[in-house]
Amino acid sequence: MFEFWQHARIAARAAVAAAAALAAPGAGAVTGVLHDFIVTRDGAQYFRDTFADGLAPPSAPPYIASGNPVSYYVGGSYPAGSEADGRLTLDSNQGGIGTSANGVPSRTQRATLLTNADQNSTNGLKPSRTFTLSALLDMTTVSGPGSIGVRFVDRTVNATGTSSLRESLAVEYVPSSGTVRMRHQDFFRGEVQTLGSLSTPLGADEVRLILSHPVVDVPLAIGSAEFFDHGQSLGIFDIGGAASIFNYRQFVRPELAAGMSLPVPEPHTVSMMLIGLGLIAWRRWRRAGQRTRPWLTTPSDPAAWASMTWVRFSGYPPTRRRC
Ligand SMILES: [Ca+2]
Repeated sequence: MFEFWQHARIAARAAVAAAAALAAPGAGAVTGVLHDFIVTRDGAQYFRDTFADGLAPPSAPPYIASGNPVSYYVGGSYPAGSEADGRLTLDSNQGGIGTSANGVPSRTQRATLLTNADQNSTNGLKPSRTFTLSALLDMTTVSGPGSIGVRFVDRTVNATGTSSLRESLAVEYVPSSGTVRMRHQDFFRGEVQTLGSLSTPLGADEVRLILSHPVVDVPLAIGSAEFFDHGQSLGIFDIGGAASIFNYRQFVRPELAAGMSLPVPEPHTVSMMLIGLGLIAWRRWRRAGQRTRPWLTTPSDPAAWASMTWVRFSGYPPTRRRC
C-alpha cells in the first residue's frame, strides 16, 4: 500500500510539473558564474575543478591524489561555451523539470560528481570520513529567481536505470534577497526545511559556499559562507544550520545546482490536464476494444457488415443462440 501511495504521489508530482512546464514558458531563469569547485576529504584536497579546460560537465578533471577519472551526472545540459577561462556558467533554463521534495515544480541544472557509484569502493564521501564541499560564486553575475549553490545529495537508481533523489542538503545563494541559506530536502518524506540564512555583508562581491561533515561517524553536516570583497576575505560566517545526512544511504555526493521554482499551476490547469489524459486513455481503450470486439459496432459499409457476420454471431455467448 505504501508503494502505491508513493507511486500515486510521484504521478501527481509529474502531472503538476508537466502542467507547470506547459503553463509557464519563459518564466525567467537564475544564472551565475562559478570559479572553483573543491572537495576535501580527511583534511586533504580530493577533487578540484577550476573549469580551466573548456570542457563543461559531464567532463571533470581526475581525482587529485590517484589521478583516477571521475565524471559528473548532469541534470539538464551544459551547452557548448558554458565552461570557458576558468568560469562555469550556470543557467536554470538549461535544467530539467522536476519537483522539490514538497511537490513544488522546479527547473534545475545540476552537475553531480559521481564519487560513489560503488558503495564498497575507496572513493566517496562516507560517514567514516570528514569532508567539505565548496564552490566560489561570483555574486555580481547572479540574477533571476531561484538560487545557485552546492549540495550533498543522496540519489538512488532503480532497476530500469531511472535515478531519483532521496535527500539533499544545500548551501545556496538567493539573489532576490541577497542571502545565503541552508536547506534540507527529504524527497522520501516530502519535506523541505530551511535551516538558516545569512545576509550578504556590505561590499561583498564573491562568496564561497561551504558544506562540511566535520566529525567522523556523526551524521551531521553544517553550512557556512566565506565572503570576499575584491579577493579580500571578509570572514567565514556560520549559517547556523546543521542537518542529518546519510539518512538513506552510506554516502553522499557533491553537487552544483542552479534551480528555480516554477509557478504552481492553477488547480483547474492540473485537473483539465488529468481530464485530457483520461479522455485520451479512454479513446485508446475504446479503439482497442473495437478491434477485438467488433460486434459492438454498427458499420455503415455493407462489405464491412458482411465481413463481420461470422464474428457477430459466433461472438455471442452460446446462451444467446438458444432463443
Ligand atoms: Ca572542465
